[in-house]
This record gives sequence, structure tokens and C-alpha cells, in this order.
Amino acid sequence: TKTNPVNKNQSKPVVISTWIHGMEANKTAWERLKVGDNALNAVEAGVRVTESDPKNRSVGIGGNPDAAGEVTLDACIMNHKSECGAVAYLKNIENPISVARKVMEETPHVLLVGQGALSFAIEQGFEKKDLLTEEAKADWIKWKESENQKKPEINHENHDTISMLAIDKEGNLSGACTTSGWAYKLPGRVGDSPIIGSGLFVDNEVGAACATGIGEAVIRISGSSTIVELMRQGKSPQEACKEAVNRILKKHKDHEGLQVGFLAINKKGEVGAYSSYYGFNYAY
Ligand code: SD4
Repeated sequence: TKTNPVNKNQSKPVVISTWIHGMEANKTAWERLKVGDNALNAVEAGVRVTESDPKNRSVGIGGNPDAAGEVTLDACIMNHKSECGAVAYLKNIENPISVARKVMEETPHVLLVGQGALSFAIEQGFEKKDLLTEEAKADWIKWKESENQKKPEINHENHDTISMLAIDKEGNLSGACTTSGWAYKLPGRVGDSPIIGSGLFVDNEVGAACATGIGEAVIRISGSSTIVELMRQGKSPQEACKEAVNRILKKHKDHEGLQVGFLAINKKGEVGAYSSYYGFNYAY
């Protein structure tokens, strides 16, 4: 869209998130925001809803596994003070976003991965769980037996990370991003979603942005921080998202299956979104 109709009556607080599952997640975030809770608590509570939904096949429990049949999760969170935390290649924990928040609040680090992230989560009291549901396992077995087994599955419909941005009553911004990543990815692969600046970026002076889609493409232009910088230079959230998508398209010869989508919000609570494929939607 050229002009975003939701901006006409923009006011604070506001919460936006990627895809249709964002409706349920936003509801929970909104419960917090409307009573004056801060944006950080809102985005964490919001995306936890999607992580804990076993029917969602690309986030948290029930997420699609990697090529070896293991569910490995990536997530990050960032607040209005530019504090951030992230986990990558995390197994057996239903709500990686809350582990990411603990990394931010309880350690001097930003990103913990793999076994270290899991040990940290357990130390922090998170419960170990089997994340591979029967449905996800059955589909993985089908994929393994299929002819295109060798290449990871590219399909713009199977990318549905939840990324969420919020501005609270005080005008402070926060964001969260969480995913099981690219279905049947190579074991060890990490995408954009836990990478601060790629899957998510917040600068409380300017705005915030987040991504969904093929992480490799988002990382190549440092997607979310690029959008925030474009807004700093005066672009609207919508214009900034569009420029980021166009930059990605320019850098790839083959656009087949190249789904990337961005959301952005500025300090006024104006929002924007843009994607390389039709059919991208978000919840406001
Ligand atoms: C990734 N960006 O791991 C994630 C996948 C995704 O919607 O966004 N799915 O590359």
C-alpha cells in the first residue's frame, strides 16, 4: 500500500506483529499496554502466545524441525534503552523469547547459542520439553522421503515467524522476534531472527523495525537497523520498509521464493509494512 490507512488515527499505545497469528498475540500484548504496562512486557507476553501454540508450525513448540528432525529455536528482544538479549539454536525450551529476556537482564552478554543457551535456560528455571509434535514429525518424515529432500524447502508461505513491535503510553518502544526458522534447514543454521539489527532493531529516538521471511536475505542488508536508519533520515515507516525490500530484490538475481517482509513503527506511533510477495499481512 502507498499510504497506510491505520496511520490516520494513530495514537499511543500501538502494537503490531507479523502475520495472522499476530491477532492473538496482539490481544495479549494489548491487555498489558492498555493498563499502562511497558512495551517490553507487552511484546514478551504477546509473542509467548504464538510460541506456546503447538498448531503454529514455525514458532516455539510445534515448530518445524531442521533436516535432522530437531526443533531449534531463535529469538531476540530489545527495549527502549537499547538493551537487548537473544538466543539461537536453542532446543527443548517452549518460550525462547523469555530466555532472550533473561540473557538481556541477567548476563553481560547479548547472544547465547546452543548447549550454552539451554544450560542457561535450565539454570534460570525454564522447563525442558519435547518440542516436536506428532504433526510436525509426520511432515518431516514425508519431506525426508520426498525427492527434494536434499535442498531446504523454499516456500514463501512457510515463513511465519512472529515479530512484534510496540510503543507504550510513555512513548517507549520495544520489540520481540521468535521463530523455529526455515523448515528443514541444515542443522546448525541460524537466520536473522535472533540477530539484533537484522530480525529486529529498536532505537527509542527514532523507531523500531522487524522482519519475517528468508533470514539470509534479511541479514545481507542488515534489514531492521537499515529501516530504522532510513526513518532517522526522514522516511515514513512505510517508505523505509519499501526501500529495504527493494534493496534486497536488487541484490538477488533470482526472486523465486524470495519472501521477505518488514514492519516498522516510528516515535509518533505511525506504522508501515512491505514485503516482496503479495499476501503478507500483519496485525495492528
Ligand atoms: C528465518 N526469518 O529463520 C526466519 C524465518 C521466518 O517467517 O521469518 N519465518 O530465516
